[in-house]
Amino acid sequence: MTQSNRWPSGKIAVIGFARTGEAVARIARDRGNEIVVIDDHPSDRTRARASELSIDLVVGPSPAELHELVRMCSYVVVSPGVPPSHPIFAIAAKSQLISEIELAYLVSTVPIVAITGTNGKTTVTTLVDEILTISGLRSTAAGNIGPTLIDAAVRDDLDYIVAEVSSFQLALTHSFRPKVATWLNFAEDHLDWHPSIEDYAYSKSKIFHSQGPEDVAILNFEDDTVMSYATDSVARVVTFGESGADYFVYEGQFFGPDGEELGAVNSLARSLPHDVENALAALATAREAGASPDACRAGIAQSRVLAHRVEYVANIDGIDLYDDSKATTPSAVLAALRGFPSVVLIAGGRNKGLDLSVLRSFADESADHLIRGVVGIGEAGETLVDLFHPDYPVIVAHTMDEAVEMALSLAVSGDVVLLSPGCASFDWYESYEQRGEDFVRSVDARIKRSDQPSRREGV
Ligand code: UMA
Repeated sequence: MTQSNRWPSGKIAVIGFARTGEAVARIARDRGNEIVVIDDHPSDRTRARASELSIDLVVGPSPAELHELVRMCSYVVVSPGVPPSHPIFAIAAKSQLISEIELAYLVSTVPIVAITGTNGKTTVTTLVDEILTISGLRSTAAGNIGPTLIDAAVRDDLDYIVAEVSSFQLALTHSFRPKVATWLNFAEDHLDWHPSIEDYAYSKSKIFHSQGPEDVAILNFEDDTVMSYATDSVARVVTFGESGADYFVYEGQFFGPDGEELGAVNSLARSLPHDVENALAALATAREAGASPDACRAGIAQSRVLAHRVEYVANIDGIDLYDDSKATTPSAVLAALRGFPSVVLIAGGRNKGLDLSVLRSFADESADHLIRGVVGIGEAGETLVDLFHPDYPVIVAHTMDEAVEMALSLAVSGDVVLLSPGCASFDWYESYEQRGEDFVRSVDARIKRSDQPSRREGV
C-alpha cells in the first residue's frame, strides 16, 4: 500500500467514540500509534463497539485526568459533535487539536475534492462523485455521507475522494489542502456550536487556507459572504452563478468557462432554484477536477432527488405533500418555499440558535409565494406559531400525526404541504432521516384511513 509520509508518529488521543472516533482509533492503531480513546457519555452501543474492537474506553474523565491523558499526545482528534465548551479545548495546545479530516489529509495519497456550505453539501458531493465516476475516474464520496473521510483516505484504489466537510471539521484543521475546494453558500447555522456567525464563516473559509496556486477554489458568485473570501485565495479562483460567473446558465443550458455545454436544466430530476444552483456547483467542481463535458451532461441527466430534500411523498385531495426534513436551517426552508406558489408549512424542532423570523419576513414580502398557514412542531413550535400569529392561520401540533392532520385541514386543493422544519430533529427524533420517515409514515397512514389510492411515484 502507498503510504503518505505525513502520518504522525506518537500517541493519538480521540475525543468522542462514535463514527469519527471509531474510524480514527481503528486506523491509528493499525498504523502503530498508541491510542487513548475518551467518551463522556458512551451509549450501550458505543461500549459494545469499543469492546468488540478491544479498545479501552476512558469514560468521562475529570479535567485533571484529561490533562494527564493527553499530555504526551502528538495529536488530539476531536469529534465534530464535541462542543467548544468541552474542557479539552482549554487543556490541549492549539497545535495538538485537530479534526478527523486533518488526519485524513495527512494519511491520504490521493487528491481530495472538498465541498462545504450551509445547504446542499450532500447533493453536490453525490453529483460530483457520480460525474467523476462516469468520466472513468475512480472516485468515492466520503465525510458526512458514505464512509468517514479517513476510511476513504487509507484506500489505495482511488483517483479522487469527494468529501462533504462541515464547519466543525474545518475549524480544527492546520494543513488540510483539497486539490479542488468548493464553498456553496453561506447562511446562519450552528450558532449553538460556533460562538458567532463570523466564527462560523471563518471556519468554512478554512477550506481554502492551505491551498496552493495549482489548486482550485470554487465560490458561489451570487453569495456575498462566500465571495468576500475570494481575494484571500492563493488558489485559482473559479466562480459559479446564474450569470456573470465562470460556470453559468444561459437559455436553459449549463455552460463552462470555455463556452462548453454541460447539460440542460430541464434534464435535471427537479429544477427548483436551489437545484439549478447545486447542479451548477457540481458541474464546476467535477469539471475542474477533470471530468469531461460528456460526463457532466450524463451526470446531470442521471441526477436524482435525495431523500428528505423536498422529496415528493403523496397527493391527498389535490394537495401535494413534500418531505424536506433535511432542512435544519431557516435558509434551507426559504430555498424550499421559493419552489412553490402556495404552501402550508410544517416547521419547528430544536432551534440551533438561529433567527426563525426570516420565515415570517419571507411570507410578508414575497408576492409570488403564499404561506397559507403554519403548523409548529417540537421545541420551537410555539415560537414559530407566535411569529405568524395572528396574521396567518397557525396551529401547534404535539405529534407528527397531528401535524399532518392540521396541515391538511389548513390547505386547499392545489396547495403544497411542506415539512421543512428549519430546526434540528433531536427534540423528537434521533436524526432528520427519522423525522422524515415519520412524516411519510404518517401521510401513508392518513391515506390508508381515508381509503385513498396508494402513494404514487414522485413527480
Ligand atoms: N461526546 C463526548 N463528549 C461531548 C460530546 C460528545 O464524548 O462533549 C461523544 C458522544 O458521547 C458520542 C460522540 O462524541 O459518542 C459523538 O460524536 P459526533 O457527534 O461527532 O458523532 P460522529 O458519529 O462522530 O459523527 C460526526 C458528524 N457529527 C456531527 O457533525 C455532529 C457526522 O455528521 C459525520 O457524518 C461523522 O462525524 C463522520 O464524518 C452528522 C451531521 O449531522 C451526520 N453533521 C452536520 C450536518 O450535516 O449538518 C454538520
